[in-house]
Amino acid sequence: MTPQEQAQEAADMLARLTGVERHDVALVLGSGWRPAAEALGGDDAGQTVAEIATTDLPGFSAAAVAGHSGTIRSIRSGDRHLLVFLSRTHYYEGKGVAAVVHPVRTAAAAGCRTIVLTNGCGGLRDSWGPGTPVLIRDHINLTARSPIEGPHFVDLTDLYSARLRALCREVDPSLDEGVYVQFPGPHYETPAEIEMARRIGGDLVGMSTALEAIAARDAGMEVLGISLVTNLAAGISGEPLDHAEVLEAGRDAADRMGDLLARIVGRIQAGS
Ligand code: 8IG
Repeated sequence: MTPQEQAQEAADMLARLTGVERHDVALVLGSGWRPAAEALGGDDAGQTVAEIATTDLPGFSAAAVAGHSGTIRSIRSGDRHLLVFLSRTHYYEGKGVAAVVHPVRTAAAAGCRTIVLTNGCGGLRDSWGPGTPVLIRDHINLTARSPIEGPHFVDLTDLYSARLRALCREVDPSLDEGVYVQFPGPHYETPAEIEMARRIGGDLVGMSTALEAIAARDAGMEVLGISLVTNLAAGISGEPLDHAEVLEAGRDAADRMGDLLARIVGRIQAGS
């Protein structure tokens, strides 16, 4: 079975369990974004139609990290259906790249034409304090892996949709943009690696998103990436990095991120 066929099986099960034939917009919530999910299912933005465990679908594995729950929510927002992944599988879990991008392919097979990939990350600019959202303009994939196998050459020139970024800035003109560097993790970077990331053009460092974005483009989806800077990258502040602080920065930023996501999703739907 091809990865796409496996994703179709998961999408068929998703339709059965949620009672929703097709979904329109997928969102993957990274570290620090989970509290923001409530804003999407709240009264203004939409209502939760169904909530299932990732492990109810074929090809998904259990969540591995505290603060990453293995839940998928189907939310109705106006006449559109959102598919919200409240966790992701990370490359560093060692389950392979196919497992990392299976949710993305499942979303595509479920009908989603647009995907919003969010993450928590380290920031390389002093002006981005913890809790600053930044639009991903482009990425540098330092995993040395691809979700695609075989001679299938996918164009990534405009991977992170300029149209969707412009729409985000209509919602919040203060949003900055940056280049996201995906490291394999799970360790954070050394200060020397952060200096390298800066010199090759990086602004944000994390352990996700790039591989998923590639798979999303391969599946024909329009991609929006938003990072939440939860810490200054290693060596910038002189302080050590701590996962608990990452989660705390997310909680503190939750209201703003929830509001931002809900408004962006509203605009994506209106415009597509
Ligand atoms: I949250 O500083 C978060 N995720 N690689 N580096 C990397 N991943 C991260 C970081 C960080 N902060």
